[in-house]
Amino acid sequence: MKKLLIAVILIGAVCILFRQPEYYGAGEIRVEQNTYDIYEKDNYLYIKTGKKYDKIFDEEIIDYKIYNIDSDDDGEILVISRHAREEYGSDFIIYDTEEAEGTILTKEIYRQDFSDIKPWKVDACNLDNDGETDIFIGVYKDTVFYKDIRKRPFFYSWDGDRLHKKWLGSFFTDWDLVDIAFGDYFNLGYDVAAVLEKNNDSYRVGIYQFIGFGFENMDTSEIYTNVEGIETVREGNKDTFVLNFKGILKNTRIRY
Ligand SMILES: [Ca+2]
Ligand SMILES: [Ca+2]
Repeated sequence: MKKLLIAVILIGAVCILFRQPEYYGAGEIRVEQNTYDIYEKDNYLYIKTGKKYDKIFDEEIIDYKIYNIDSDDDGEILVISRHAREEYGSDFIIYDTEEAEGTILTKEIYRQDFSDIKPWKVDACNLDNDGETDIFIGVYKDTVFYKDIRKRPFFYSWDGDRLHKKWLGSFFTDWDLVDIAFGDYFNLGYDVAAVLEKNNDSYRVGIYQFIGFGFENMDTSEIYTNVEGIETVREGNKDTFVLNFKGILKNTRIRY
């Protein structure tokens, strides 16, 4: 009886060990009036054709953002590639997309090495209606004035050919930057930043708008605990931000 039990436990353990990770839904991309679902598995992005999953490009990633950076018919995929040896990211890459026989093809149109400042997140937004997409790259570094290494918010603008430095921030406040999302939460006609900030075990969301030479605080939420991340959800024409929790509150979401 005991032997049988051990065998059952072993088989169970082996099943868990070898169970193939699922393909996670990773958003959708619009290419020439059609919408395609994107999937993620083991740090690669995939598109599904029939029952088959095909890698969209052969680059291991740590973060990505699907965004139409030039307002034409096709979305682009902005990527932070995975560093070959380290936990953080390496290159910022833009992939252009086109439709081809029921699937999409990607073409790398830009690449910049960010590995010395350890990128951990990429996002894109419209901070100021100036006609150029604004690109957020979260980096992990010290600064000339602040010697401690922390997550810092760097912003660039995309002129169609290359990135330009827009605001390479040290921080929003003295609370730590945990995560960030962008959206037009107040129907202003442009996006603002919803910044998840941490101080010891306390979390809060600070809302900041870009004012030309930096960001200005518009509002700050109440205090929460065990927050994992923040994201923007678009429903109809309205953006709201959603907090995702961890621990016993996992799967709980608070919506604004
Ligand atoms: Ca485009
Ligand atoms: Ca802009």
